[in-house]
Amino acid sequence: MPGNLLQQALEEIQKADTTTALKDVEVKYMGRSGQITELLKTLKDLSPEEKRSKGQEIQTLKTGFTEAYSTRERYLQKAEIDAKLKAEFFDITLNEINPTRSLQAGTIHPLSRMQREVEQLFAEMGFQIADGPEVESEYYNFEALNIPSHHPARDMQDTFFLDHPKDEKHGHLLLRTHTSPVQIRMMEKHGAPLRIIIPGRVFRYEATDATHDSTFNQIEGLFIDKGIGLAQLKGVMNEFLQRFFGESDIKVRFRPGYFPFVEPGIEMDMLWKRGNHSKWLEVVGAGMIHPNVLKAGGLDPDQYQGWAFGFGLTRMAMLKYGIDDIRHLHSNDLRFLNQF
Ligand code: YSA
Repeated sequence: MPGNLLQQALEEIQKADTTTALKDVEVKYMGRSGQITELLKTLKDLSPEEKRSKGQEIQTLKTGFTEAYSTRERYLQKAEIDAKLKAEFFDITLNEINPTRSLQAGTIHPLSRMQREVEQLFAEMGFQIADGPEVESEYYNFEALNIPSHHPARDMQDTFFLDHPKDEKHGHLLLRTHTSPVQIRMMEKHGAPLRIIIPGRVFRYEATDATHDSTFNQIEGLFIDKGIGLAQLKGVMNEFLQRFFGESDIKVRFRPGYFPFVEPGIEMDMLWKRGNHSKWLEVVGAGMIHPNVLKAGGLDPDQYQGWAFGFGLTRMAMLKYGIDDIRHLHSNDLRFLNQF
C-alpha cells in the first residue's frame, strides 16, 4: 500500500506545474490530515514488531516524497523567477520618446566635489594622489602606526571588526578607522621621498551627533624627505586652507595633540559659525612622523624625516557649506542634496 501511495504521490508531484499546485500536493500527503500523516497516526495502535516494520515502510515513503518534492520545488521556483525576469522588459528609450516625462539629471555629491577640489589643490602643490583599502588589517591600522594591542589609543578610535579568522602576521580584519594605514603601504611600496595625499572613507563604531558620523571621509597627507620640519607642515596647511576656503580671514588655531604615530603631534581647529554662535571644530590631526612608523614602512629614520596630517573632509564640508549637521551628508535626502 505505501508503495502505491508513493507512486501516486510522485506522479502528482511531477504533474504540478506551479509552486502553488505543488504546495497543494504537499498538503494532500503531508499536511495535518494528509495521507502520509494519517498512515503515521496508525502506528500507535500496532504491536512493537508491526510498528518497527510498518514504521520503516512509512519512513521510506516519507523520504521518497520529500526528496521528489524538494527537487520539483527548486525546478519550479527557478522557472517562475526566469519567467518573471523575462516579463520585466525595461524600455530604456521610453524617457526619450515620451514627451510627458522629463529627464532628471543628478548632481555630483558635495563630498565627491570637495574631494576633487582638494585633490586639485594639492596636485598644484606637487602632491600625488594615492589610494588604499577600506578593509584593513590590525597591523596596518594600528601596530605599524606604533599602536600595539594593549595601547589605550586604540579606544580613541572604536573599531568595526570583521567576522573573519585572525591572520598570524596581520591580525584581525577591520574597517579602517583612519586613512593613516595607507602611509605604511605607500612607504613599503615606493620608499622615500614621498609627497602624497590619500583621500578615503573611514569607519568608526561610535555614537553619532551633529559633528560625528560613523562613516566619514578623511584626507591623509604625507611628506617624507631629508631635512623636513614642522614649519613646512604649517605652511602647506595654511596655503591649502586659504586656497580652499578662498578667504584670508578664516580663523584657525593650532594646539598640541597626541597620536602615537607622530612626535610631536598637533591638532588644528577652525571656527564654525552657526547663526549667531561660533564654536571651534577640530578638523585635522598632524605631526612629525614617529621614527617607529618610518621603520615599520622600511625607511631609516636617521636618513629620512617627514610629517603627515589627517583632515576630516566631512567636517570641512560642513564648514565650507554651512551645514549644521554632519549626518545630512550621508542621508541621501534629495531635498538636502539638490541644494548643491
Ligand atoms: C594624525 C597625525 C598624522 O600624522 C596623520 C593623521 C592624523 C589623523 C589621525 N589618523 C586621526 O584619524 N585623527 S582623528 O581621530 O582626530 O581624526 C582626524 C579628523 O577626522 C578629526 O580632526 C576630525 O576632523 C575628523 N573626525 C574624527 N572623528 C570623526 C570625524 N569626522 C566626522 N565624524 C567623526 N566621528
